[in-house]
Amino acid sequence: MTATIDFQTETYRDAYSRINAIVIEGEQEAYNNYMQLGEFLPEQKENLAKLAKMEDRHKKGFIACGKNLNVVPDMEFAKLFFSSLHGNFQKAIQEGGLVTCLLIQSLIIECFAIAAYNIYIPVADPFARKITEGVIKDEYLHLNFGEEWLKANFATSKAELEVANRQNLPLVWKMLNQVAKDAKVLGMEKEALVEDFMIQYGESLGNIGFNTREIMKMSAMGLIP
Ligand code: Y39
Ligand code: FE
Ligand code: FE
Ligand code: FE
Repeated sequence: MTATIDFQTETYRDAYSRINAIVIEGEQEAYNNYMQLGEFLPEQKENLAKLAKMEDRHKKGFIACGKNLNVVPDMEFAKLFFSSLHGNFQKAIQEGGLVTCLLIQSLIIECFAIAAYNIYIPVADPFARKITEGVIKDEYLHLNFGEEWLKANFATSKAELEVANRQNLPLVWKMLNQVAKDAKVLGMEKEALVEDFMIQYGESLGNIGFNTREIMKMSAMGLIP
């Protein structure tokens, strides 16, 4: 039994103008990030360009979702929303921190996207639901790309992963708090988002090679302020 949501109220469309913008901006930044990662990993360049292309498709899909509801996305808000994570990614690119870049984009951001899209699908309008169902399949592929690379290079990446996790995961919890109210208007509960993120992220860290104790410590980093 799902409560009916009126997708045309001013309140819904106002909240949507921010959440929709975040997703559009996130997809754009994900495109840029995968293209930049391609410069680091020449042997994966073609594959990464394919992932980037998917992100570009996702962005177009979500732009259509906003248009469908007559919403103008608040892109200024969205840019600000991603600025700290974006800054950390660019800094890592500059310093040659490939492992940090992969943790930020392919693990943290992808898990954040998967959690958000999973929780959004059951409460989305029919148009956006179809789009989001198509998108989320790709996000699992993106997460898998990061997992595979980091798993194959676990021994040499482990220390950098722990540092990068400590620097970046707290930002995600802050970001989640910033949009919790808007997400709730769309029918998405913060607790559900946190839970789904923790499950995805913990599973990924396990796939890469971290043990249960390490996973617990890493995934709760910054959760309680
Ligand atoms: O890899 C991707 O496609 C990820 C960039 C997209 C990010 C989506 C960010 C979703 C956060 C939404 C928060 C809603 C509560
Ligand atoms: Fe995407
Ligand atoms: Fe993605
Ligand atoms: Fe999985």
